Amino acid sequence: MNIPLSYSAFQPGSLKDCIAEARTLIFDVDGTLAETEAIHRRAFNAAFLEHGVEWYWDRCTYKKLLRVAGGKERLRSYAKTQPPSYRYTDRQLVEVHQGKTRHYARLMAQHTCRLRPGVEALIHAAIARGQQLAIATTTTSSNVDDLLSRAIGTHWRSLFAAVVAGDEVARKKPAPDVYLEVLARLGQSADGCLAIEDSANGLKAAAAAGIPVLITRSEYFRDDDFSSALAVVDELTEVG
Ligand code: XBP
Ligand code: MG
Repeated sequence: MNIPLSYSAFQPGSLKDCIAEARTLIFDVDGTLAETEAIHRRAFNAAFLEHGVEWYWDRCTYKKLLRVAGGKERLRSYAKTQPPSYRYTDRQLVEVHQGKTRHYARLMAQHTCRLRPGVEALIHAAIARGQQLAIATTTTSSNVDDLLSRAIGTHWRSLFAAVVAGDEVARKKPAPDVYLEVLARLGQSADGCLAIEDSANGLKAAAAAGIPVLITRSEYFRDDDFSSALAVVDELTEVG
């Protein structure tokens, strides 16, 4: 019988037990499996240049814009803040995002983006324990493959019982859609699952699906409010 993972406070050792006892570990991608947002930001700026869009997102601007999950949604949200002469039709923004995804693939091919510390060890330990693994991400399916086919290998998909990307569901994080779709595909309820996330949007999404969350602090979200998380670590090496 799987005990619902509902630790309010625990010792580090018990967090390891909590992770080991989960039937399924559900990983977020960007910021959790790997620090990819720097590459996303470069891909957005390359797409702006390619499409003649007179925008440039520096790190400070991008950190604020990351409050909005989803690249297309982020573009639309930013467009609303721009003066009319810098505004673009939704069709143009969709085309810019398609260009951005192509640039992301190009940049991923040029720069090896490694898994964060402790991720590979946790994945292998979970598989050795017979636990299921899944992915619930806001980014696109193609971006997940571009990252993991290099960071893990072309066999990466065989490690995960379910992979749900933002372009496969109606609403992106903080809505629970991707997590609910993972549970549906696994034929599982939330109890016995543990989500591993890096952002407040991800925490809200998993919590709304009834799934407890382990937070690993990432570059762009380290000062988010994680008070409702099961636990917060800087790196997964702390629980390996
Ligand atoms: C992080 C996101 C994504 C990426 C950009 O996803 O919010 O939108 O920033 O990717 P995760 P797209 O849930 O994995 O943390 O442009 O493909 O949306
Ligand atoms: Mg993330």
